[in-house]
Amino acid sequence: MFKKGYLSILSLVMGFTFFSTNTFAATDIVDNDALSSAPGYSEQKGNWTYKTGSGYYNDYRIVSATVNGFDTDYAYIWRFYAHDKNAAHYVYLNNKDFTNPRTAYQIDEFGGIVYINQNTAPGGWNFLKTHKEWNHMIVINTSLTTKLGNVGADATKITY
Ligand SMILES: [Ca+2]
Repeated sequence: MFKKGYLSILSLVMGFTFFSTNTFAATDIVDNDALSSAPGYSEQKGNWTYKTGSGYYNDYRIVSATVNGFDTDYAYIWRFYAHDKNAAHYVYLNNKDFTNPRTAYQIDEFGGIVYINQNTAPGGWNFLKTHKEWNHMIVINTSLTTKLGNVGADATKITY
């Protein structure tokens, strides 16, 4: 009886130790049109159409990559409040109307560009890149995005 209880406490301590040293313990999700309670905020440049009925939290933004001014005047930006993390960056894609074949995602300020085919991306969280610097963000860079189909903006997340 005593031994059994002792072992349970030992397992519990080992469990806590495991979780506290897990480097990917936190997840911050910032959606399009993020709520004020989100662990970051989202911004848009240009006229992205707001739609519901699909997507993470049942909404998303979409724009044609061939719309006038797309290259120069459009962007979608997700910013995270977390700083200086070795963070894995992800974008959520699960929408048949997202058809752009080469969407350029800028990682943080200095993390470079990752290209995703929104048309063929698997439904759900798509990994972009792990990168560490003070400010964390994901930005759709329209200048580097191929001018075909529709570009969608839904949720993003970082884990660290
Ligand atoms: Ca959404």
